[in-house]
Amino acid sequence: MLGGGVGGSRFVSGVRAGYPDAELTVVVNTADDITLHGLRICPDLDTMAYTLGGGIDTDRGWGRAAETWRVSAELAAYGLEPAWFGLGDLDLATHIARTQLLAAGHSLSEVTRLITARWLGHDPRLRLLPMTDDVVETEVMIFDPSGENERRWVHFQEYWVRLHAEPEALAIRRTGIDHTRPAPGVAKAIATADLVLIAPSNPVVSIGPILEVPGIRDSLRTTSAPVIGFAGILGGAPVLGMADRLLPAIGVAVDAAAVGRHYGSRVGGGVLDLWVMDTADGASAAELERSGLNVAVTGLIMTTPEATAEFIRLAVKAVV
Ligand code: FO1
Repeated sequence: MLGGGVGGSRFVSGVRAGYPDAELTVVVNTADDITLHGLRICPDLDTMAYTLGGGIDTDRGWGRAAETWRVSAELAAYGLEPAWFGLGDLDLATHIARTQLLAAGHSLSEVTRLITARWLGHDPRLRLLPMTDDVVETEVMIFDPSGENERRWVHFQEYWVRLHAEPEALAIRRTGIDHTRPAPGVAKAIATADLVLIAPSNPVVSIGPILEVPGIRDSLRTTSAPVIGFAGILGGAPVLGMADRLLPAIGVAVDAAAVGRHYGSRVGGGVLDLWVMDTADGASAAELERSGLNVAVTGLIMTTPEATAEFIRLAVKAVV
């Protein structure tokens, strides 16, 4: 399974509910990662781990439950920037642990294995893999609202959290992506999978980077496993997050069929064997099918893990 943060971790809970005995590898986006206060922060890996391990704050969808904010208040008292990224006390321990282990020479994959062991309960059937061990960060080009309307690149997290995705996103870049390689185990997991699921995560900043790591798209195109993608856009709007603010920057309409075309059918040079859209977008299914992309239409709202499991099972039946 390929996925990102909040939407991706909800989807994983559904996969676990639907296939409790399956061996599950989750390839997680790392282009959201950022270094703040000298600490390496991996939001999507942490959100996945906390969700699977029961430590997530379910209201926010990120960070820890029962969190406190004393350290970040102290950092703000020292006037240390940035103060706009919420670093909870419990969450900080994860960032300190990761930074310490990286500094000791462990790869991000190793660090992820060590940190997630606590959250995944040493379950050998469940693995979180970063998409790459190499550093890559998504940046968004905006008109500088405070400057002389100059264009400037901001880190995705600044665009998302400090600017609330308000400024128009003019372009997206994933700094360093061309020099990245899939993390150990990623290519093999895709090649030997019985099934590959692409979560309804943000197509631009969560799934996009994973598909851009050199080699991953090829693995998806050559695996014998069916590759099924799920739309996170319903009726012209994202179910979660603000993908609508980013899709225009890559020239893709805020529309489930457009995202399906963007990922592409395997026969057409893309990665999908099946594209699953919500009934709200059923009208565009026939046209997509004519373009060579197999489509399934069903209810895609991830209200509970069981509901998510239901639509995943339905989609799997359509390809096997
Ligand atoms: N999202 C916010 O909207 N505000 C925050 O202050 C914030 C802090 C934060 C800290 C750790 C972490 O793992 C995630 C955090 N997020 C926050 C969410 C994060 O921006 C998104 O989860 C992903 O990067 C996009 O999916």
